[in-house]
Amino acid sequence: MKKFIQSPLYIVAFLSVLFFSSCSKDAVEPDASLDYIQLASGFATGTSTHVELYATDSAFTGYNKLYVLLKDSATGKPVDKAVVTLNPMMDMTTMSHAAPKENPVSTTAVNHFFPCSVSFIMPSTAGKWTLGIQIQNLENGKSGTVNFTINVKAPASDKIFSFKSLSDNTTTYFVGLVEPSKPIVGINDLELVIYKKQSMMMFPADSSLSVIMTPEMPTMNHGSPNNVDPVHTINGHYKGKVNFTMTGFWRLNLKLKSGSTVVDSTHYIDITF
Ligand SMILES: [Cu+2]
Repeated sequence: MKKFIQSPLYIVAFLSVLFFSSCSKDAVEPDASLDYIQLASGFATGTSTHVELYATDSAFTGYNKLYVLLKDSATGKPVDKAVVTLNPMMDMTTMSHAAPKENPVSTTAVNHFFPCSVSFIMPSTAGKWTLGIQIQNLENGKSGTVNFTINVKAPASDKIFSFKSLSDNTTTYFVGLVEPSKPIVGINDLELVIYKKQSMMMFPADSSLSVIMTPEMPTMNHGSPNNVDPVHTINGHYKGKVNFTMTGFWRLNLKLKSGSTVVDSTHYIDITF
């Protein structure tokens, strides 16, 4: 053990861990009030670019806000101009499918980060998730892809659900919770995201539904006043307000309508805080 600690290789390894961790900490500040963890990192083949994937939590079934950090492999400096394209894929042995995702809206990084999202629709216990990240580095003109294996956990209560529309009994939609991610007592921003399953590989954002949201505390038999039903804003995101009058176990009952037709009224999202 003593020999190992004194070995020059060990010291080099230790110093480089210090160097790289301090480097990435400096760059990790899309929101300084949050702690970011690195989910994966690796080189995108042929791009001379190191790709680092961050989130505020380990990957889970639901809407995951992700942050891609690119670094020039020679200088270690952040690459702030790039086209970043996500390709989430689940291998379930007998078949594969993708997942709803949002590529970064801009080719310019925000504080060195490219914000994006993936809505994992199943946990890794059902198969193997790979997140392909294709990079077009606009600073050196090189393009390539890195593939990350992502371990997706099922949260204690579902943060995403799917339903088949009652109006045609075939169209499948996914509804995911975006906010509140840090619930408080009082009025919270409520944000849902809705995707339509067009095929196993295509999950476009859906703006066509309306949502009626009724919060309740199932174990205490009461709801709350002054809630605002989420309405579509942009790219399948629906925004409203939810009022939590106390801490504890809350259930957001959701009724989804297409025009005046109820297409689902059996699902809810639970939030305990
Ligand atoms: Cu699957």
